[in-house]
Amino acid sequence: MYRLHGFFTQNSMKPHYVMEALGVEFEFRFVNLMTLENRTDEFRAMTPIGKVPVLEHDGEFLFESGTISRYVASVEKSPLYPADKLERARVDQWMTYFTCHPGRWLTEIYFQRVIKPAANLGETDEAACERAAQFVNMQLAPLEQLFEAASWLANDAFSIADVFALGYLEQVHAIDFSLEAFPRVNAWFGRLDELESTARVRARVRPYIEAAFAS
Ligand SMILES: N[C@@H](CCC(=O)N[C@@H](CS)C(=O)NCC(=O)O)C(=O)O
Repeated sequence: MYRLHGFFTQNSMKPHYVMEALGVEFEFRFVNLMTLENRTDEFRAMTPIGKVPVLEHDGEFLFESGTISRYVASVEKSPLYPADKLERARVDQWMTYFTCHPGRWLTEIYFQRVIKPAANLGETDEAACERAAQFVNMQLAPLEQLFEAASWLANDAFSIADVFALGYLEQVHAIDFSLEAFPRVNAWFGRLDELESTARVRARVRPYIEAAFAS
């Protein structure tokens, strides 16, 4: 039995989208970071770092969104995380690329524009946003080229890398980041948006988002 402990921001959304796309049965447990539920003894007993997401599986616990995504896909022997070593490495390479490059900078802008005001953490640093946006633009350019010949990130096949990346990419809406310069990236984003698994995850977290921003 899998249980995903998470919030509704990108680090939790990545494994959430992955697990839903894998078609595994799991329970989602919302951890409210805004009320510091991640600082309780109960939560700390699951993870030494006090951060979401955490995966609970048959009494064992794992943290780090990429690790959780790969672990569940491996346990399930899913074709969305191919067994062939080179194909699997290509999935890994795109997950790492998103984590270290465009995902990192989109998350910086999200922090500046959404989290800071919501959590009273001070003013948005416009210079930091501008610098981050320049990196995102530079780092989405290779994808625009990739999608000239491919529909998905790795091995020209839908994989956990695509839905993992979605967790980062969808932040463009909240931060008002235009993908106009990247029509093929935008089309790929559209394909991910239309997946039934994407809709199921969004419906599951929507009440928590509404409650968080209503108060
Ligand atoms: N590298 C980690 C990042 C996890 C992370 O930063 N989680 C944030 C939420 S997006 C968190 O739990 N923050 C609460 C805190 O640090 O107190 C992953 O990918 O899972």
